[in-house]
Amino acid sequence: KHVFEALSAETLPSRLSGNTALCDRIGGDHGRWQVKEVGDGNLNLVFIVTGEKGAAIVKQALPYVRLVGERWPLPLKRSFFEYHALIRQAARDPGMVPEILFFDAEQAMIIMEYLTPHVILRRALIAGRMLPKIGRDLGLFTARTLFRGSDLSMPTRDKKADLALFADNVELCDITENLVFSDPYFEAEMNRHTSPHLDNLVEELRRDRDLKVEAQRLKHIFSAKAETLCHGDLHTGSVMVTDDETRVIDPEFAFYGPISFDVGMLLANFWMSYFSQGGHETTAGERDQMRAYLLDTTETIWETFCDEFSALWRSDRKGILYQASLFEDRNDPFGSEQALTIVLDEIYREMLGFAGVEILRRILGLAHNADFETIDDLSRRAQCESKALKLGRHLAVNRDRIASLRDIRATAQRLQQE
Ligand code: SR1
Ligand code: MG
Repeated sequence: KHVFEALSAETLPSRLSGNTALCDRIGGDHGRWQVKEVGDGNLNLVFIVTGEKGAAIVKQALPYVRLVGERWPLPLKRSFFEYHALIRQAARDPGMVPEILFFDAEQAMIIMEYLTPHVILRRALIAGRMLPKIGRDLGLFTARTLFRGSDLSMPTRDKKADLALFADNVELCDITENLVFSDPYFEAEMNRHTSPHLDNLVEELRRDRDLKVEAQRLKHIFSAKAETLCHGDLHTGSVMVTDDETRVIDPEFAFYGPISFDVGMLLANFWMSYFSQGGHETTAGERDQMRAYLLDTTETIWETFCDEFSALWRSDRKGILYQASLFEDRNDPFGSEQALTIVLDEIYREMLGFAGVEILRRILGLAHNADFETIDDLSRRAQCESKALKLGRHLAVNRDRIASLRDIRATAQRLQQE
């Protein structure tokens, strides 16, 4: 009875007709439901189901990678991790993830709030929309979820239990370990790039010893530094927006990893959007405005992250790390501020490295971004991508020597003008 079976637009109404949570939300007359499959990600099925009272999302994992097909099996349990990550993120930054209505582990299915009129942030950025709130919302979201999922905040027993729970998301971590940190740096079977325009640069990057060493150092940090519950795949395709609201979706890659990982992946996607603007059909003035907005947004995300992380450090630090009592010395009242500076500095340097390898893998590896893929003229696409590749390499290799995001703004602007 409970054996997994993939849903289809045709079978969904009869299969979910008895689901109270769904019927309560959209209306119980399943004969009148309209179902549309809208999944455009790499892994899952996503349906919008509309009834006489409203609409909901039904998301179902498939036992394989949708992008590649059945020859790449992938466990259904990723849906369990997505569900558990969403619950924790909802508690740690209320209102920033979709409301969960129902979860079925056997069917690997989550029924959740239908976000409307929200659109995927990546699509909005490709269309040249400047969302006013995302910088601050995403800075707060990353600081709150990453601080509150760590030993800085959680009781150590709860944190260790969660570490054990999410440790089983091994296959999704394996995807990141290979696709982000290893495959781009050799001629892996599934790699692809805009050929022949990028061939020379790709060859150069694959011979770049410093870059490969950094990619492996970052892989080491990714796999060994189990600091907090990360979203695990926080790119601009995992964010839905209106002008007034920001929601983060799709945490099926959730794992215990470095605080810096989500922030780095997120910023990388804004830098890629920056370089992709030259391939979109907009006026020079519109492109300049959009580019300035994207660089401003990276700075807002990072500054908001630091401010909120610091505020939580000062007021909410209740885990086993940097206990206040250790620093309450009248002769040295700034010990905990000194420790905070060191912690943020380490996050910053790792974050730049993760941003660098995220950029590189989206152009050299299997999973590309619509930002570049929607540029039909391949020579123009490659021009945009080569600038992004150079920034990615710079971030990964020079991350210990880049003083601030202002410096990255200058580097990005210089590369853009090359
Ligand atoms: C095979 S999965 C490829 C990529 O899609 C997901 O969104 C992750 O980013 C993963 O690396
Ligand atoms: Mg996803």
